[in-house]
Amino acid sequence: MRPIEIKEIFDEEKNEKEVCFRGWVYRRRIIGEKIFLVIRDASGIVQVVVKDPELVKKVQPIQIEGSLAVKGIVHKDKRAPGGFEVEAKEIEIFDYGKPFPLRGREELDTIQKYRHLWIRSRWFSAVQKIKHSLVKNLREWYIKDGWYEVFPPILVGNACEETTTLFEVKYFDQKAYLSQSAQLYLEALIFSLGKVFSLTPSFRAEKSRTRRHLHEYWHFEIEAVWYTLEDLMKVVEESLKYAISKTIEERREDFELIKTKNGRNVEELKAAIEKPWKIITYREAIESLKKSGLNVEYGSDFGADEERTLTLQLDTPIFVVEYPRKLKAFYMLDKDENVVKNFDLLAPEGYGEIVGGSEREWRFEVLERKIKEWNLDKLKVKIGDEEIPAYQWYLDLRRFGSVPHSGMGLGIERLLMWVCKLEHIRDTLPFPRLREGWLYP
Ligand code: NSS
Repeated sequence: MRPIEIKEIFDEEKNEKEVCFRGWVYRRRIIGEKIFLVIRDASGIVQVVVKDPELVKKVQPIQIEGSLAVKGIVHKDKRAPGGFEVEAKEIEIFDYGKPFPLRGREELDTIQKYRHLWIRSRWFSAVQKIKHSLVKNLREWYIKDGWYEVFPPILVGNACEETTTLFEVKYFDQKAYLSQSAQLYLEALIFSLGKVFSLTPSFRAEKSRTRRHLHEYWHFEIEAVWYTLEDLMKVVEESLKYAISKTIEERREDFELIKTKNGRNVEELKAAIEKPWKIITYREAIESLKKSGLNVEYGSDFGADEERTLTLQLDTPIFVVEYPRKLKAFYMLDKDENVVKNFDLLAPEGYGEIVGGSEREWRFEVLERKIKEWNLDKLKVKIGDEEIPAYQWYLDLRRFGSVPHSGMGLGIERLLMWVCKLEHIRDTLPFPRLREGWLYP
């Protein structure tokens, strides 16, 4: 008999029919002479009742997370989760298992030590399924809109963001870094492909230990020729609204599941999908923060506190545009002598930055000057016996047929954190890279 997935059992057509499925023991209870097992697989859970005395004896020693195959008859039963129960006729046990070290309400260090087992939890699986859909739907939007997916390197020779957050690695007898962003490479690809996107891991050796910083995260980045900041913000808003609303449709059950543990109620995301997203300037943001009593001045960078204050009362994301050039990277296009043509997209309810984007400095002379200003011209690489400036290739993009262009980077885990209303970014990933001990497993 062909084994089915557990979710397939919950179908009127299966009532009083024989089914076969496989899975792991999620819960077990002995009531009188019977054993009730709740079995889980990747698709869901089902209650199994074991009545036959021989089978009861066989099943009795199985532990939580023991693995087995069940053949039995489906009965409608209001008391069972999902309204159906399976009465076992045959059971094959693959592994009885050992007493499972996790019970459901562990301390953080236990979860860390047993992360590889903890990730089997239904709550975590639901979050991962939502992440799967979000990424799939984002990709889908860009592919439908004519963007090419490209595959930039992870081992790189240049910094894209602050040099202080670079992870250095040995590359034979050279120094290399783990990529902070694919941006510079995407910029090289637009001359032939026009509109490109990539999804890669990005690495940041940030000193700050917060609820929203990972040392390794998944970075969705886009870059397009001729795009203005306005074009870029339009694409960001449209693609995110599409990805979120389609994910809500596809993952209703998973949202229901996380809702029971203080997770997202999807009704709360409605405004984010339906209303237009506002644009405010950095200067306006500073004024509003001052009114809220924060000690900030024009020129201060926004950290978690500032972004939290700006977004706590909102129900949609907002674009904050025109940051002082001193706060932002060398590659951003100057709007005037003070500010750049950039945006940060801040998620509501205190979540803060999820996307950063800008028009790029595309004029050769200006970019060359900025690279000097940022002290990046001193960096050299060796090709054979020749030593050349590390950013020469990037400047070449402006030397040979430069064009105006724009791009952005979206932190998938930041997006997921807001969409699922998570308290900490670590639970957006099965094996998060954080400080102290979070390299295991
Ligand atoms: O540093 S960013 O603001 N911008 C860039 O890296 C650009 N080079 C991207 C581009 O234009 N192609 O990072 C972009 C996003 C940011 O908005 C966050 O959502 C996310 O990447 N990000 C992070 N997520 C998790 N953990 C950490 N440490 C982190 N740093 C940035």
